Amino acid sequence: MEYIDLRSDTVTKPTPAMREAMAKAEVGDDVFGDDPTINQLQELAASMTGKEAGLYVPSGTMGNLVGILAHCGRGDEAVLGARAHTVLYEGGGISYLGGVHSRQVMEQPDGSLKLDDIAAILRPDDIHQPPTKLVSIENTHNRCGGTFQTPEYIRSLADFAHERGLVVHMDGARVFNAAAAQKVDVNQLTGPVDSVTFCLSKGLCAPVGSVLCGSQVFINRARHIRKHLGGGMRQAGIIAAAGIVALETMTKRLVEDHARARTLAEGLSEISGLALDGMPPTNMVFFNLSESITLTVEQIEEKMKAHGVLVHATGARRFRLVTHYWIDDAALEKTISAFKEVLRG
Ligand code: TLP
Repeated sequence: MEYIDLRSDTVTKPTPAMREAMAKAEVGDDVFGDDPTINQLQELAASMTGKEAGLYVPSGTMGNLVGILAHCGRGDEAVLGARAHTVLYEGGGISYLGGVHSRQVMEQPDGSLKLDDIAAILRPDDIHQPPTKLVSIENTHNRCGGTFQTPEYIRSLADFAHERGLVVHMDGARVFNAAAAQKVDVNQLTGPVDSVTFCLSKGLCAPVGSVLCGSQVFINRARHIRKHLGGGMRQAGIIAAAGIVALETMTKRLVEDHARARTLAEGLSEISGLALDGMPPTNMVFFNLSESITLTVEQIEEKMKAHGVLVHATGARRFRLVTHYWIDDAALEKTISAFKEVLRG
């Protein structure tokens, strides 16, 4: 059975154009820097994000880990949003593997970190306290509803941080969604920050990989850390080839996924018992189950699956549905009517 899969945009499979590029990719040993396809991807990613260099990594998780470890030493402190992916879903890798102390600030509803909140927790120069080195922001912000940060906010955060001797890392797993939603060039969002990692394997549909971008000095250090972590790959141009197609052809079309997320939200908001968060800013639709629904989220997942629709709960009474390239208008209609039937009992 071919399922309609709304559990995440990580479920996207490569397009036919990607598979063709993968089959034809020229490859070499990337640990020696010899893979022409990876080099091309890294250069393309760096030029799009307005950085000197890029580094291909196997996942978004490794992109954040390598990025933060390349900026911070053991015992240094990184300031992150309390609902950041790095805090919630990356296994505490920055502390486990890097000895980086994480300090959290509760995000504003739009996913931003308030500058006053950061200012309030900055450490004085005091041997009792870990030195604060870095601020990390997430754009788009997953757990804050797929919200995006504006170029103005990012510039003000970067100025604030730089004036205080801090660096800014961006978990831009979906930064191309943030750019598409605001109709701005992605470098307006990534230019002010010191490093950014973005995922090729989410809405951009490539099968594997993320690219970490920053200054050449930073990337040289990051390459070393990627090797420590066992993330130096060999003829990975085979998969990087799909990433080039992703960057060249898939970034602008993300607005279609955002429009479909709004259509889905509108349809679901008419179903009694579903309390939508509001209109989705990008490709994520979040809603809670109201008390009138007696089914558990697990039961709903199971019943939706029987209707051919895969959905994923993110809490005891909460769902997140994510639109992507493989979700068309017919899939939305089918999803909305399946929810109606399942919740009718
Ligand atoms: N997010 C996944 C799950 O892990 C929750 C998803 O389905 O959304 N940063 C952000 C903002 C992310 O949303 C994710 C993945 C990552 C980093 C990690 O990327 P991967 O899965 O490639 O390690």
